[in-house]
Amino acid sequence: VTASALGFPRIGAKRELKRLVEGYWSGKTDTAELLDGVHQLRIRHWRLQADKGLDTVPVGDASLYDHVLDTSVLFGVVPVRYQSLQPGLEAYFAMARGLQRPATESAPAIDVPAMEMKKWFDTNYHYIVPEFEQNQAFQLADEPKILAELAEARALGLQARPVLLGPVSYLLLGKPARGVSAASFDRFALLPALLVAYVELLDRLTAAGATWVQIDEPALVLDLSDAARAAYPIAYRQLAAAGQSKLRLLLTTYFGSVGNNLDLLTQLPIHGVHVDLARAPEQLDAVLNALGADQHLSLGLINGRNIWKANLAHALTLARKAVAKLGTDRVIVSSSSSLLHVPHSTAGETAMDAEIRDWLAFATEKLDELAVLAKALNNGEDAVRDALDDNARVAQARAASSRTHNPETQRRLQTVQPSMFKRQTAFESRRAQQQARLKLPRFATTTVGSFPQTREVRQARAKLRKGEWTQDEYAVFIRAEIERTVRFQERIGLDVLVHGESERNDMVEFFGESLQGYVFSQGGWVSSYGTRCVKPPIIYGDIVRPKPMTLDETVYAQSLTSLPMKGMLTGPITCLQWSFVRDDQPRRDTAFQLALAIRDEVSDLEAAGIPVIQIDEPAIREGLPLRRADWDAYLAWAVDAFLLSSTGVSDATQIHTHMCYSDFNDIFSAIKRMDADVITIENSRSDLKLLSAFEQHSYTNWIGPGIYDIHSPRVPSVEEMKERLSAILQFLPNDLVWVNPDCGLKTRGWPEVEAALTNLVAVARALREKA
Ligand code: THG
Ligand code: ZN
Repeated sequence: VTASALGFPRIGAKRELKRLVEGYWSGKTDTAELLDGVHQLRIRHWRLQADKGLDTVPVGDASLYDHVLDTSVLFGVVPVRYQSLQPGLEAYFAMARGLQRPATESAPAIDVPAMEMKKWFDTNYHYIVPEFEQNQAFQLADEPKILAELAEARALGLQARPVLLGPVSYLLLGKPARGVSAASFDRFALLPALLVAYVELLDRLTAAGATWVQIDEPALVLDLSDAARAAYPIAYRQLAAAGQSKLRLLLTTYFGSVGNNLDLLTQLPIHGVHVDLARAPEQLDAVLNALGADQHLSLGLINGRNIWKANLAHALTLARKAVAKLGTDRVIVSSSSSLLHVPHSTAGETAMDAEIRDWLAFATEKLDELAVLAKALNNGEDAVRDALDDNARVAQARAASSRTHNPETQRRLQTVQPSMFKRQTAFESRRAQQQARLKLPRFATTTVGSFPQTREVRQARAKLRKGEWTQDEYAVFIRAEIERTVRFQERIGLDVLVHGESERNDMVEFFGESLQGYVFSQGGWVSSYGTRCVKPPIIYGDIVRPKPMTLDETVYAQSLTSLPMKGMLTGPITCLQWSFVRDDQPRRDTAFQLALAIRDEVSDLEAAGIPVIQIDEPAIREGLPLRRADWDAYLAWAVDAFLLSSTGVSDATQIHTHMCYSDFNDIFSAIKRMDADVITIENSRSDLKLLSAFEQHSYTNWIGPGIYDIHSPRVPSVEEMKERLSAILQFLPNDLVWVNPDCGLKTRGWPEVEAALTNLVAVARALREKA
C-alpha cells in the first residue's frame, strides 16, 4: 500500500503565493524573483509530503493563478483577444484578470477584460472558464510547465506523479468563445484534436521519467449526457496508447459517487481508478467488484473538503476490504480530493480553543493521517499504535464533548413549526403596508450592502487585533465610518440606505465570530480565486446567539437619518456553505440552527425600528448537489431555512435578499418560494434569459436587477444604465422594479462609487418623471 495526496494547497503556510504574485502585479517583484519564489514554494510542499511519509507527490497541481487556466495555456487555448500580448506571464495574467495599459510612443493602449470565472463543482474555488472556437486548434506548449516541474521533483529524488485535468472534464468545463453560436457548438467535435495534444504530452512525460500520471476526471461524478459518456472510451483508448503503452494512468474521480458512470469507468483501458470515499463510502463494494484484474484502486479516505480529523478506524475498515480483494500492491490510500480546499496547517492556530483545535486536521495534518493508514496496512496496526490510539481518543472526546451540544438550541429546533416558514400574509397585502410605512418612490434606489473597504478600515481592524486599539477606540472609528457612509448616501440621493459594513471582514466570517458553536482560525486561508483567499469559520457545535450581532451599528446608522435604514445579515445557507461544517449531524439541522439565530437578529432589528432587513443568500445555488436527483431534497430544506430566518416579522417590515450568481433559471420555483419582498440580483451581463424567466414564472414580488457592474472599476454612464434598465423594463412590470448595483461595493474605491451611484440615481429619477 502506498500513500499520496491528489493535490496540496498552493497558497503556502503564510500565503507566500499571494505575496509573490501580487508583488509581481504591483511591480515590486520582478519575474526572476516571482519564478524563484514559486519554485521554492513548490519544493517546500513536495518535501513536506515526502517527509510526512507519502510515497508519491503530485506535480503540476500548483499554479500561479488557476490549474484550469494552466491547462488552457498548456494546450494553446488562448482566446484571440490575448494573442497579441506577450506570450508567457503577460498573456497568462491578462487572461486571469484583464489588462489595462495606456498607450506609449511605441505601443497602442491595451484594454482587455479577464476571462470568465466559475465555481469549481460545489466548492468555493473559482476556475477560469476555457473558451473554445468552433474549430479550436490545440497546440502543446513549447516548454510545458509540468515537464519542468517533473524534472525538478525527480532531481530531488522524489517519486513524482504529474497531475493533468482530463480531456473530457476539460471540454465540459469550457464554453463556446464569443461569436460562436451556442446552438451549433459541439464541444466533443474538438476531442480528436485535443487528444493529439494530450498524447504528445504523455509521450514527453514518459520520456522525462514519469511512470504514473494522474488524470482528473471529476465530471465522472456528474449526470453526463450521452455525448459526454461516448467521449470517455474514445479519449482513454487513445491516451492508453501514449508513452509506448508503458505509462500508467490513474484516473481520478472526486466530490461524489461515480454512480451510474461506473460501467463507463470500468470499460476504460486505464491502470488505476481513484474514488471519493469521504463523500461516497458506499460506492466501495461496487467499485471493487467492477475493477479489472490488474487495476489499482486509490482510496479517497481522508476528506479533502473538510477539516475534521479522520476516523482512522473507520478508514482502515474500508481500506482492509480493498486490500483483502486486491492485495497490498494494488491499493493506494489518498485524500478524497485535492487538499486545495482546506487550509495549510493547524500549527499556527495558537489562539484557538485547545480542545477544539485537537479535533482538526488541515492539509499538513491530513498527510500524517495518510501515512498512518499506509503504515497500519503495510506493517500492522501495532506499528502505529500510538497514533491510532490518539486518533480514537480524539474521536471519542469530540463525540462526548459537552461543547457541541446546547440543550436550549436542541429544544428550539424541536419546536420549529410549519407556521414559522411563512409570512403572515401574501405579498400583495405586505406590499401595501410597506408602501404606507416607507413611502418610497417608484424605481426605488438602494445598494447591496457593503461600501468601499479602504486601507484605513482594514488597518483599523488590524490595530484592534494587535491590541494597539481598545474596543472603544475601534468603535469610535467605525461610528465615524458609518456616519460618513450615511451622509454620502443622503448626498447621492439614494432611497433606502445601509450602514456600509465597515466593521465586517467577511460576510460569513463576521457572523461566525459573533455566534457560539463557531470557532475561527487565525491563518486558515483557502484559495477562492487566483491569489484571493477566504478564511472559512468552523461550525463545531450547536449554534447560540449570545447577543445581538448587528444591532448597535444598524440602530446608530438609523439614528443619523430620517430615510429608511436597511439592516444587513447573511443568510443561513450562505453561512453554511462558506463555513467548514460539523459532520456529526445533517447539514439541514445546522442550517436550521443558523436560521434560528438569524431569525432572532431579525426580530431584534425590527423591534428597534429598523424597517428594512436584507438577508443575503448568494450561495444558495452553489449548494446544489452535483446530481439532479438530489436537488429537490436540498432545495426543500434550504428554502425552509431561509424562510425560518426571514418570516418572523410583521407585514410592514420589508425583507430583502440578494444573490450574486444570476445563474438560477433552473431553480426558479425555489427562488419564488423564498418570498422575499425584494430580491436584488446580479445582472451585469444583461442576461435577458434571466429576466424572461421572471416573466415566465410570473414572479410578483419586487426585483432589483443590478444595472451597475461592480466587478470592474469602470463607471457606467447614465446612458448605458438607462439602456440596461429599459431592456429590463421590457420584461418586468414597472412598479416591481428597484434600481441598484449588482453586488456589494466592498472591493471598489470611493471616487468611482460616487460617480457610478450618482449616475444610477439620475437614471431612476429620469424614469420616474417619464412614468
Ligand atoms: N465570502 C466568502 N466566500 C465567498 C465570498 C465572500 N465566496 C465567493 C465570493 N465571495 C468570492 N470572492 C472573494 C472576493 C474577495 C476576496 C475573497 C473572495 C478577498 N479576500 C482577501 C484576500 O485574499 O486578499 C482576504 C480578505 C480578508 O482580509 O479578510 O479579497 O465574500 N466567505
Ligand atoms: Zn453579490
